[in-house]
Amino acid sequence: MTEHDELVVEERDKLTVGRAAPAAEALPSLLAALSSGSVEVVDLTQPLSENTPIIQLPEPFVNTPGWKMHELSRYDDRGPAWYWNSFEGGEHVGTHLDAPVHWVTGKDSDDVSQIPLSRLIGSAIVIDKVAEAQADPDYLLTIDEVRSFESEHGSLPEGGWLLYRTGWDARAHDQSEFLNANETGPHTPGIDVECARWLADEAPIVGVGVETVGTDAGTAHSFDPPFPCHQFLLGAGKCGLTQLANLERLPATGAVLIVAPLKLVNGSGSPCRAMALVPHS
Ligand code: 23J
Ligand code: MN
Repeated sequence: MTEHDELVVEERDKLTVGRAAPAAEALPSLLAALSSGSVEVVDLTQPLSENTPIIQLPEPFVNTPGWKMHELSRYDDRGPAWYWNSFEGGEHVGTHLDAPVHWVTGKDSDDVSQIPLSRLIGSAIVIDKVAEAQADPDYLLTIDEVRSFESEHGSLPEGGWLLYRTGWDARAHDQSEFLNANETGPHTPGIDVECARWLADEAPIVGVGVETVGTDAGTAHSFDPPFPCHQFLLGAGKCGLTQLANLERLPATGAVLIVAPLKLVNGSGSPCRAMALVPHS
């Protein structure tokens, strides 16, 4: 082989192992793909308003206030040429990010302003359990099911996100449909205790995103331990992402997730904009 051939082979190997394009080309190619539509931006965020459903914790726990807007002026004598509002609401309202410090197991870890941005942009895989969650609102994802996803689609992404699709986003317009509570409490799909522990401690992901009001199942108050997703994932310094929309528009693998929470100093979480870059061939 000549020196030239060797270089050609080296270049080919770089491409086949999917090494990043030279830095100077990466952003122009992304912009070109966005403008041609070969990469689409999908909004994963639910609208945030006074109608946004909020979690209901049982007695004796304090609940979060919902979202509220207060008009300051609207082209009137309070401000003749401008419209603006103030707002109030809990950190954990609507599509939002749970920072590790949200749970006691993560109390010495990052608040929402400290989460490295590198964790808030990354590869996303989507595990689809819509049929299962429709058949059983208390449906729980297991390690075996994540393993079987991996044998079909490849390993969970290092530094990336597991997005868990259940079809629950279709209920997000209505608090009572979304929480699905009866006399025994809320019934919404989630992740079982062993799987939550495994995703936190064994899997290479940095976060888990769901369509429901929280990362934990509706019945997780009575799991051992209670709220295992919060307990284990946040305890491992990982993040949660809730009340996602439009996951059906994402492929099982190949999307890039971007999450943009407010940089709330000492915040335990924040309403956020979540979006995905999705390639179309
Ligand atoms: C506080 C207590 C329990 C839960 C939650 C908050 C959430 O789901 C949340 O939004 O982090 S389960
Ligand atoms: Mn939360």
